[in-house]
Amino acid sequence: MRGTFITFEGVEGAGKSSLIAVLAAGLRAAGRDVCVTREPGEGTSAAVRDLLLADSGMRPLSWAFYMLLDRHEHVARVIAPALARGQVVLCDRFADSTLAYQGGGLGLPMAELARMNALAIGETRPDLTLLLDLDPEVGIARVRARAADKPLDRFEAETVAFHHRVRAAYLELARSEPARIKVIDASVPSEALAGPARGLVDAVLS
Ligand code: Z5A
Repeated sequence: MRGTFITFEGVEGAGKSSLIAVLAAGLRAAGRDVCVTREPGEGTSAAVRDLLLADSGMRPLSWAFYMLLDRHEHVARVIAPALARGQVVLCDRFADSTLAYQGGGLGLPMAELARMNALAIGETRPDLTLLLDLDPEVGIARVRARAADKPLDRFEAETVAFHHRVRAAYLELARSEPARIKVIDASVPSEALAGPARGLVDAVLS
């Protein structure tokens, strides 16, 4: 039986990684076989992730091609095999990130990006996407508080307006696909986030 594919989206610092860790532990404790993965990088290598996140002066379309290359390999090498084994796949960012960041944030045409995504992922589409919705200024402050001494990466260095466009694009995606994308208020404490998120996950697993 095919497993279940769940993706997590949101602006930087929304709490995706923290939530995935809690959900993975809870699901494993309940006897589920869980695969935790993330984008970018898992499809290719840490070096590609570093390249993508560095402020390398790459053009937005080049970024999109790299993200899609990584995603295509990620699906083929990690996600599809895990689903074929019947695992619950929890993936930190996926196709919607390209629409929100390269489309909403950087202004590349959404329809073209959606077609490129469709080519890259084929039939491996998420069963559920949890969109952790947060004011980007709050998210950036969280991330800076975590690593105040680290240099900003390519996306952290973007303007506040860029991050607001990303959030708006995500919310628009959620409006267009309400059956798949569930919006969760990520401004609440982590403990308050986990319960509603687990409820949505259990609903798709049942
Ligand atoms: N990107 C793209 O442009 N196009 C694409 O197609 C793809 C990606 C796939 C990946 O960066 C970047 O790539 C991303 C988009 C771009 N850049 N941005 N922005 P990344 O993986 O380094 O960044 P991220 O995905 O945004 O991860 P993150 O910054 O670690 O955020 P997070 O996973 O959502 O949050 P977290 O690590 O769970 O929590 C962040 C901090 O907040 C941490 O100190 C927590 O303890 C704290 N936290 C978490 N939850 C809470 C709550 N509820 N309250 C208070 N504090 C909290």
